[in-house]
Amino acid sequence: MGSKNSGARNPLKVLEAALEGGISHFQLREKGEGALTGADLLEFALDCQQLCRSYGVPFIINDLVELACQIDADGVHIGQDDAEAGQVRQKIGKEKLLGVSVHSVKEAQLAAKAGADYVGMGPVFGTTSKADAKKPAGVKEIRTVATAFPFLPIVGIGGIKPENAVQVWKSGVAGIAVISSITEAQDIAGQILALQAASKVGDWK
Ligand code: TZP
Ligand code: MG
Repeated sequence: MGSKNSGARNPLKVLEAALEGGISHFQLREKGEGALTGADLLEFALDCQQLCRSYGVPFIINDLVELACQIDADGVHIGQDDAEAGQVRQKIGKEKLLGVSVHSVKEAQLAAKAGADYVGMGPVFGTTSKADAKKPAGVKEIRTVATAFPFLPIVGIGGIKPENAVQVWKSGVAGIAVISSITEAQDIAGQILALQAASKVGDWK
C-alpha cells in the first residue's frame, strides 16, 4: 500500500494494525493522485520501515530503486516497464529481496535468471487499486508458471478477498498480496486471519 490507500484512516495506523494482525511482508507502493514525493515520501517511507522493523517484517519498496538503496530497504519490487531486473539485482546486491511482476512463463524465466527471489502475478481478479492494471487473468497462468518453476515463489495479486482467496492459494502461489482487502477492512486483524485461513481450506480432506 501507499499513503493514499487507506481512505480517511492514517496509513501508518493501518500498517501497524496489519503488522499486528500478522502480515508477513510489506511493500510500499506510493502511486496515483496525491502520491507523496521528495522529502515527504522519504519521511513516510522511513516511518513505514521503522514500523516494519519493530515487527521483524521485511520492508520492500515498489519501483523506486534509488529510495530503497538510500534507506537500506529489505527489497525492491519492479514491473516489466521498470528498470531491467538484472541491473536492479546488481545495484541492490545479492542479500536484498528482488520481486518482479510477470505475466507468462517466458517473463518468469527471465526474472528468475536475472535473480528474482519471487515473482508477482496478476491481476488475478478485477482491481481498482492499480490505474493501469491489465484485465483480470484468473489463475491459469499462475498454475502454468508454478508447474514450470516449482522452486520460484509466486505471489498472486489483484482483487483478492477472503471470499475468492482459496482458488488463488490452490493455484500454487507461495503468497498473496492485497491492498484494499486490508486497507478497507474494519477489522484488519480478522481480515488477515481470513485471508490466511483460506490457504488451509480443504487440507483435512
Ligand atoms: N498489481 C496488480 S493488481 C494490483 C497491483 C499492484 C493492485 C492490488 O490491489 P487490490 O486492492 O488488492 O486489488
Ligand atoms: Mg512498477
